Amino acid sequence: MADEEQLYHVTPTVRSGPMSRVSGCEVYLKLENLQAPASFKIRGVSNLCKKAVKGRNCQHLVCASGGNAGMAAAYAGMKLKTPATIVLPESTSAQVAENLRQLGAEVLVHGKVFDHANKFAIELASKPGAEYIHPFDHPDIWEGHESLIVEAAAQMPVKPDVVLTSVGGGGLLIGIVQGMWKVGWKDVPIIAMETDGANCFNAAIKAGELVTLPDITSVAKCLGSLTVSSRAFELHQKKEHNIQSVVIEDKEAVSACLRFADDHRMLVEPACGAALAAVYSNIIPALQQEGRLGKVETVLVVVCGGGSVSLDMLQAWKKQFDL
Ligand code: PLV
Repeated sequence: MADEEQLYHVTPTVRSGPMSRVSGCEVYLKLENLQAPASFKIRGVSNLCKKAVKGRNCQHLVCASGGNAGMAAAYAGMKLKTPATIVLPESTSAQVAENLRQLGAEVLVHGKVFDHANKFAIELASKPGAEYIHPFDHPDIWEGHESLIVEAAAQMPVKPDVVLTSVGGGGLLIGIVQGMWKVGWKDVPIIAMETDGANCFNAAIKAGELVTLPDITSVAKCLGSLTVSSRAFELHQKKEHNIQSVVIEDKEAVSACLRFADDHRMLVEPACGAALAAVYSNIIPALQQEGRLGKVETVLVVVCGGGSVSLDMLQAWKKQFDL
């Protein structure tokens, strides 16, 4: 791939003074919130969109999304000069819909949660010339996400002892694992964070099989897939990688967003706050006490980002959760 065709930025990996102080570890942040469409999603989504447009002559990109994959697909469509239709569930904010239109995408709203929007998008994409862009469950998405770990490995002074990420449908997690295998981090555990009410990965682990949640009740709507990708579940179930699944309350995810804003002067949405809460809510020592995690000196946090946030939204959540 020629460099001028790359649709995502190489993002910085920076040491966080405040989070290092909170945790007593050296904490590094992979700042995916700095991507043009506000999150890591552009890495995987642009990989899939480029293969569709350049390799399969796709003339219409159709994506269902909680918001951020849609932002990435709309951005990729604009760059690749290919029309994009983004199907959002009713839970996605009007501001995100407006941002998508600004990128030239057609926006349709269908169903209460992502999974309903997704079914509708699959139907739309069956038209000739169209291609369906899944937000998380496709090998080209996972391959694209690998690059964030390949970059971090080159940017960090040492190998981390643990990687922290959030899990929605599991595409980010799968990409991180694949990237870690590429850079020689196969032995580094991952803490996979979800919020209660958007916990399809943890629910599957507990049940020992894939489960479909009845509803998404968390404020972290972008973690809101009812069922996790079977490949993400398999990575855990077959012990292909050491993945520790943790569920936190919405209040902790929102609190982490607020503290992160104060500490780093950047806004991220609760889907990302879930990963940050692994530091701010002291999940690392809790897992060590349970014997689920060894010695940790260096931590890599994937700051996945997200465009569904504003000062007003953070203020409202702050009030709602009495923070
Ligand atoms: N969001 C997807 C799925 O939503 C979307 O359509 O945008 N952090 C942020 C900010 C995200 O937007 C997402 C996914 C994740 C984390 C989790 O990534 P995943 O789905 O690959 O595990 C329903």
